[in-house]
Amino acid sequence: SNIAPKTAIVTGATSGFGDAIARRLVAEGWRIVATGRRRDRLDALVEALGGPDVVHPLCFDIRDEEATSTALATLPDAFADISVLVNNAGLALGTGAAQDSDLEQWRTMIDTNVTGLVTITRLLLDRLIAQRGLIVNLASIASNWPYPGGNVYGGTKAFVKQFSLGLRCDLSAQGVRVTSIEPGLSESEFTLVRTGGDKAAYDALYGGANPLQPEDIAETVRWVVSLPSHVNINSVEIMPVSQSWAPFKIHRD
Ligand code: NDP
Ligand code: 8X3
Repeated sequence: SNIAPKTAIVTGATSGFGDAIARRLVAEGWRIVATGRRRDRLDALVEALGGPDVVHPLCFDIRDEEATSTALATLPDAFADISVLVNNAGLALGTGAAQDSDLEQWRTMIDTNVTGLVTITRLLLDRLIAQRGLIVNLASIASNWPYPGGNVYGGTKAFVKQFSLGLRCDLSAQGVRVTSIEPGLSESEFTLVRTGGDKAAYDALYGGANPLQPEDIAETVRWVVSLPSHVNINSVEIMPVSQSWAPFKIHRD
């Protein structure tokens, strides 16, 4: 088409959802700024998706405010007018009860999923307002439903959802849209990261479950992004058909 491509930034594009979202948005004609810490993966993504005119890699740790703002300041003109921010970078660490958990792992989740997400959002807000843009935040079913061992991870994702809804209030007069996406069981590197590389735990969790795939989330993002500019999807909770609810548990003495 003769319409100039618009630019989206996808954090955590080196794996899982972010990789699939970047691929899907490029297929829809978007220019992508792809972020993550693993430079080799970013370089491979640039190569796979048509080169540096289509994908611009930014390699930085989202927990590091200085690194984040420095990286954003280096964006070339063609990628500078960002109209979609996909806040996807994030992680869970540990599956144990709070009383057995490691405080350092808790801090890493908060620094990444909460502080990192808030930081890049604030740094990009003026550009997003200038573009009457859209913010898509990766929350989780863990935003909405507690589960044993979810403790701080669930807390960070509840923050992401409520921050999304709060941003809606502040940005509606600016025409900026905000969406919270809340996926359930999904196959990616998430569980390997969470368990410190436990392939048996990965197989046990996903085996026979027909989980969501990163492409399912990418399709949801494509849909949200493609809607007319007067339509805001506030939140979307998505599970595989195999996943549903169990009764409340009751501890008895
Ligand atoms: P993956 O582990 O496959 O991908 C996580 C991505 O986040 C990677 O690209 C990683 O890049 C990036 N990331 C993590 N920490 C940092 C950091 N400090 N700085 C920069 N980038 C970072 O997991 P998913 O694709 O599954 O997860 C994506 C998002 O979706 C997360 O926010 C997760 O909480 C959420 N989610 C996942 C679900 C699931 O079941 N899989 C369900 C619901 C939500 P790199 O390591 O290169 O830095
Ligand atoms: C990832 C889904 O249920 O493992 O956010 O928390 S869950």
